[in-house]
Order: sequence, then structure tokens, then C-alpha cells
Amino acid sequence: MGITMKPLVRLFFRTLRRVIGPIMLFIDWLTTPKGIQRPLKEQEKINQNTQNMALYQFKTCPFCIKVRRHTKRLSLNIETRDAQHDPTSRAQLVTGGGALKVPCLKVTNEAGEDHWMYESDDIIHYLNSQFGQDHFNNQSHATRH
Ligand SMILES: N[C@@H](CCC(=O)N[C@@H](CS)C(=O)NCC(=O)O)C(=O)O
Repeated sequence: MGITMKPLVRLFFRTLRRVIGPIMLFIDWLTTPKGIQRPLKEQEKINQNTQNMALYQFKTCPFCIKVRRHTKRLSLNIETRDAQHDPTSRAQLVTGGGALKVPCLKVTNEAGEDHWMYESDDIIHYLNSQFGQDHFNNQSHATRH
């Protein structure tokens, strides 16, 4: 992308967040998805897995709202980090992930290595592959409330 386009794109997303973000937050609050209910043991196992994850995000970013809604749908307790207002989280994202772009899911593997995943659709796809209904339907009987 040409160097002159970058500030324009930034401005576009900032305006989008300021104008549409609060409306989306309100709609999100009104229509908060109900989470899957799993057997306790299974949920505890998933909670353990998601302890190794952190979602870097902006509160009013539409793509972040989309991912947060999906984590609610899947009943995932993933820590969120505010890369907009918290300088530490912002620096972690830029240094670790390589770009100040949200949402970004950090997944730390058993060896302690961090994997930084950008793109809301890729994050949702990854979470579905790990914790989605198809995944655990094969293992147990979970129901949606
Ligand atoms: N295609 C990306 C779009 C993400 C995106 O553009 N996020 C904006 C926030 S709404 C961003 O990080 N912009 C960088 C900035 O504002 O500095 C996705 O679906 O995750």
C-alpha cells in the first residue's frame, strides 16, 4: 500500500470504531450470544487450554466484537488485552505479533513459544477447530442453552 494511503486507512477505521463501535457494543449487549454448556470436566479442561491464550483487541473495533461474540458462543474464558489504551499490551502486540492490528490472538504452546494470529476470520476458524461443537460433539454431548 502506498505510503499516502496508510493515514487514510487509519482514519477510516478510527471513524468506523467511533461511529459504528458504540452502536455495535449496544447491539452486542442486547443480543449477547448464549454460550454452549458443557459437562463440567470438559469445560475445566477447556479453561485450562484457554489460559494459554490472550486476545489483543480494541473495545469498539467491529472485528474484535465479532471475535469476542464468538468466544462467548463457545463459552471460552480468554483473557482480553486492551491494545488501544494499555501501553504494555500495545507494546507486546507490536513487538510479539509484528503489527498494531487487532484482533490478534496470542497462543502460547507447551514449549512456551508464542504464536500470534491476526485476522478475525482466521481466529474464529482456529477457535472452532479447537473448541467448536463439531470438535467436541465427537467426544461428549454438549448442549447449547
Ligand atoms: N481483516 C482484519 C481487519 C482488522 C482491522 O482492520 N482492525 C483495525 C481496527 S478496527 C486495526 O487494527 N487498525 C489498526 C489501527 O487502528 O491502528 C480482520 O478481520 O481482523
